[in-house]
Amino acid sequence: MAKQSFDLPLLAKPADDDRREVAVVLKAVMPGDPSLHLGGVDPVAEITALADTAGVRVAGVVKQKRNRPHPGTYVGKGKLEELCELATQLEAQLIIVDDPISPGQGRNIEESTELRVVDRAELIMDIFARNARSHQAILQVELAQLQYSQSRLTRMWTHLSRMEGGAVGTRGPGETQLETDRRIVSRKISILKKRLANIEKQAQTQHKLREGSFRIALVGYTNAGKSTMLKRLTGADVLIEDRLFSTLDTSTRNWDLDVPFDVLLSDTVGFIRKLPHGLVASFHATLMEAREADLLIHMVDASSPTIEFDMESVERTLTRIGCDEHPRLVVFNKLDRVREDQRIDLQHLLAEQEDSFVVSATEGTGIDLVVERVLEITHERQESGSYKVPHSRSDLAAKLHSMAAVDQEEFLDDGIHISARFDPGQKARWESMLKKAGLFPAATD
Ligand SMILES: Nc1nc2c(ncn2[C@@H]2O[C@H](COP(=O)(O)OP(=O)(O)OP(=O)(O)O)[C@@H](O)[C@H]2O)c(=O)[nH]1
Ligand SMILES: [Mg+2]
Repeated sequence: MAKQSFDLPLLAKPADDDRREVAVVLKAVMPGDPSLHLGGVDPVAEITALADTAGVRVAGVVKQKRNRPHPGTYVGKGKLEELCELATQLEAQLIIVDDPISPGQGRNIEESTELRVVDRAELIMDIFARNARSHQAILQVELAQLQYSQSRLTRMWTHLSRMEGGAVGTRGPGETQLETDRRIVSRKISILKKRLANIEKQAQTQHKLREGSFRIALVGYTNAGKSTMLKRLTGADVLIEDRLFSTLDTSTRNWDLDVPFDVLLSDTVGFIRKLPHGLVASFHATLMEAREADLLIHMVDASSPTIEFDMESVERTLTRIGCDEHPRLVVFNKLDRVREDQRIDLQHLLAEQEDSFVVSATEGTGIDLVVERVLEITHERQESGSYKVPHSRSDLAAKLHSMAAVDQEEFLDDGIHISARFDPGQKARWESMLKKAGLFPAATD
C-alpha cells in the first residue's frame, strides 16, 4: 500500500444515498494563506464549503506547503502522484484545485489523474451560474464563464484529439475546429456584452430616478449576513441561506427612517478571497450599487475564524471596484455566535476601526446603535437654506415641505420666509425650481 500521508480532515462520512460527485481537493498552501498565520484554521474549509455549495462532496485533500505554485503542475511531482493514488482509492470523479490555475497546469493535472479538473475560479463561477436568477445575473455569469473558457479552448482541444486515438494531430483539423470555436465564442461574448449594455442602460434610468435619495449599500464577505441585515432593517423578504453566494442580484429597499428624503438600502453580491477577475468585471453593473452609494455598511461575520483576512479581502475588492474612498460603517455581525476566546480580538478590532458596531442581525442586538449612527450621518449630509416665497406662490412653499425638512416658516408681509434642511441633491433641485420661477437668487439670508 502506498504511503498514507493523505489528509482526511473532518470530512463527514457520506450518507448511503449520497449521490453527489466525489472530489479530491488539491491545495498549495502559500504565504498569505490564513491557515499559516492562525492556529486551528483549516486551510481547506472554504474550498470545501464552496464545493458543497456546488453540490460536490469533498472526500479527500492533498496539500503542499509552497512559496509559489509549480509552473507546470501547480504542486510538485511527488504530490501529484499522491493525488492520483488518493483519487483512485476514493473513486473520485473530480479534482478541485484551490487556486486559479493556468491552462497548462490544468492539462497536466488532468493528464496525470485522468480526471476532470476544476479550479477555484471555475467553481465560484459554477456556483454563480447555479444561483443566478435575474436575466442580468444569468448573462453576467455566462459572460465571465465564456471569457474564462476562451483562454482554455486549446486545453479542451488537445484533450479531444487525444481521445480520438491520437491520429488527429494537434495541428490537423483540430486546429481549424479550434479556430471556428474561438470565433463562435468571440461572437457569443460580443452578443452578451451588447445585451448587458442594454440592461445597464435601463438600470441607469432607474438610478436617475433615485437621485436625491440617500443611498446605502450593504457589502461584505459572502455569508456575513448582508441579506439578514437588509431584512432586519427594512423588513424585506429576501433570500437568506447558510450558503455562499445566495445573493447575486442587488435588491434595493426603502428604509423607513425619520428623515425628509428617501433612504435606500441595497443588498449586494458577496465577496470572497481570490474572486475571479472576470466575475468582478462582468458584475460591474450589479456592483454599481456599491459604487454609487453615499454610505457603505461593511458586514463582517465576527464569528469567522479568519475575520481579519475576510475584512482585508473585502477591502481589496472594494478598492478594485472603485469604492475605497466611500464613507463606511463596519458592522461586526453574528455576535451570538462569537466564542469567549474570540471576544478579545473582537474588542481590538472594534477599537481599531472607526465607526464600528457589534450586532446580531438575527437576534436584533445592537441594531439601534447602527440606526442611530446612520441617522446622524444622514443629518450631517443635509444642507440648509433660507428662502422667501411670495404669497402668490404658496404652491412652491408646499412643494418645499414635500422635499425637505422645514425648520421655520413665517408668513410676513413681504412673503413666506422659510428655512429648511435638504439632502444635497434636493437643495440643488429646489433652487433650480425657484430660478425657473424667477425667485432665485433672492434668498433672505
Ligand atoms: N447566528 C447568527 N447567524 C446569522 C446572523 N446573521 C446572519 N446569520 C446567518 O448567516 C447565514 C448567511 O446569512 P445571509 O444574510 O444570507 O448572508 P449574506 O451575507 O447575504 O450571504 P450571501 O448572499 O450568500 O453572500 C444565514 O444562515 C443567516 O441566518 C446572526 O446575527 N447570528
Ligand atoms: Mg445575501
